[in-house]
Amino acid sequence: MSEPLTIAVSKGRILEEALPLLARAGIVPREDPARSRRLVLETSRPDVRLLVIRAADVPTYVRHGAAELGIAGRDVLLEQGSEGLYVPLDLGIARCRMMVAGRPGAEIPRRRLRVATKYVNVTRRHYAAKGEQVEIIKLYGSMELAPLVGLADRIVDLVDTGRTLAANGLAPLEHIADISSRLVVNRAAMKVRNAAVRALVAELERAVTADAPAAEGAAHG
Ligand code: PRT
Ligand code: MG
Repeated sequence: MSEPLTIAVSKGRILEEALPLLARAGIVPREDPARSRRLVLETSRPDVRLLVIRAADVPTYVRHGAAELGIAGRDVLLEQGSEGLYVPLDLGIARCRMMVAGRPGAEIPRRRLRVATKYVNVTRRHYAAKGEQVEIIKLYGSMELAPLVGLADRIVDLVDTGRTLAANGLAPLEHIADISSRLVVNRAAMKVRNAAVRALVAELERAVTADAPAAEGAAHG
């Protein structure tokens, strides 16, 4: 048999929501990924294995062909760009919104607005489109802290329930993008291993839409 196809996926909420989807395509890790220390996981399908890596590293592994496929948040793709990647499928998992947030009622400073974020490229484009000059402060996490300690006037971060913002005295101010996880595919693998890759993409697509009838029924009901 030929080499297995490798799917790169991040631990945490994406993997949690991806597992049921993968299971519907007959892909079940041989060990519990939440507990295992292994970073390469064999699955119930000999033709598929999983790589468990950091969310922001998924496009890198796939772009370089270290994994033929990957599951990446749209936030990561917007920030890094999708060069070298096909993005054939919205998996509809790990949904949230990318938003500008700040302290409600805070005075607008007379200097340039300072915006803390790990999404510096998205943030630059967002304010450029509004014709607003801002100073962007790159952080790697816990953006919600920045306005509390005077590091920044605004943050750009992901919001799901809004509880994290509220717990830190912040409110959502502007919507930037709706986020969900996307299937990404190495462009070269799409050519060289076309049949195998296309078959797997089709199976995952069916796994996504297998979820749809219930949602559709709810929408009509
Ligand atoms: O953990 P690590 O440092 O390795 O990387 P990471 O924090 O980027 O990974 P992880 O697993 O936390 O998130 C990976 C991906 O999940 C993101 O790239 C998104 O595509 C997706 N996702 C979906 C989210 C959220 N929803 C989300 N709510 N990622 C993060 N959050 C955080 C948000 O940053 C904020 O701190 O949850 C908090 C807000 O949640 P609420 O419910 O309080 O609003
Ligand atoms: Mg995290």
